[in-house]
Amino acid sequence: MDQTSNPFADIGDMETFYERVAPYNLGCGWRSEDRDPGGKTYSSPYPNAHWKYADVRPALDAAAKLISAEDAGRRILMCVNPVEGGGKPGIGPTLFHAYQMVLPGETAPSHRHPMHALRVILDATKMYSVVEGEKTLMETGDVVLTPGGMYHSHIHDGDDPAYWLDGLDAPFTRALHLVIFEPHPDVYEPVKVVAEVSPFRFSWSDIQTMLDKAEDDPEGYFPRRVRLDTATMPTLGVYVQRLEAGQTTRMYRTNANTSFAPMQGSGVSIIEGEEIHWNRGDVFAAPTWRWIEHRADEDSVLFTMTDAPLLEFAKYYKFEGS
Ligand code: GTQ
Ligand code: FE2
Repeated sequence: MDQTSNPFADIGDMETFYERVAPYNLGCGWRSEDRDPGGKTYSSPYPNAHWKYADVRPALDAAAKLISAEDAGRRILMCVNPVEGGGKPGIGPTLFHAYQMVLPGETAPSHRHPMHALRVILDATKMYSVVEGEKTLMETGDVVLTPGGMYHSHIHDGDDPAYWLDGLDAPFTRALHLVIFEPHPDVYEPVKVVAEVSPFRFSWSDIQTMLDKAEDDPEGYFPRRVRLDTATMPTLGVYVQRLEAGQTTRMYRTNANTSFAPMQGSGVSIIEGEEIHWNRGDVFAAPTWRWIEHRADEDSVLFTMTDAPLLEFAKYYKFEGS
């Protein structure tokens, strides 16, 4: 390059350098505004947020009076973490929760998306999930999977409104700019089989059987915790854990993002010193690297969703015990 065509020749000061380098889409590693800050330890900007079923359920009932049956598939209230600067739906950078309500007789049009999704059924009878043409029951206490890329819809044959908690990896998909939403070409997907047993359904009674056999963790971090097989949804780690009234778990922290949703009982969790008093149907978030401990006030079952498998895949995962 000859001197006359070199725009960086004869620069006498930094300001001129920044002006000249700007058109080349280059960032300067020595300038703090160009760098990712990166502290000495993990920290998340997300607060330890908590959503209470007692607040959300009447809000859904009010929404049902305003939102028609055609929109029933979208009658959701999304958990938006009150992160500074304005949150997008999501409890953190990877995990999303929403509460959904369906009235008797309503059906949700079939659709698919890359996001992996699951439902924790809070109150429903004779509710059905249809995944890739397979119809399965979805009742109170069940955990039902709708893996990414599979068409899914639901049918409500019961007599009372149905309520559940959705869990998705949507903020992660959004970060990758891969969110798409494809309606089924036939609107309602035809039911091909009615499955009594499905890899996509963990019934409440299956969950109890698994918990009855669950090991007591001698280290005390995860006593009687069972991982549900969600191999079809590899971004999400899904667990259920049984805690007896009065039982306290040993404090730990992990750089994974975690959500907890009590399926039974009540208690308090201490997330980085903050007490979260929870009841059945609530959901609360423990972002990256916060100390976590639980104390059950009644016999309880805690549902947990975590992005730890994603971190393990990337070899980012860290755990520290107290
Ligand atoms: O379970 O597939 O809360 O597609 C929002 C959009 C859940 C789901 C939501 C969805 C789903
Ligand atoms: Fe969906």
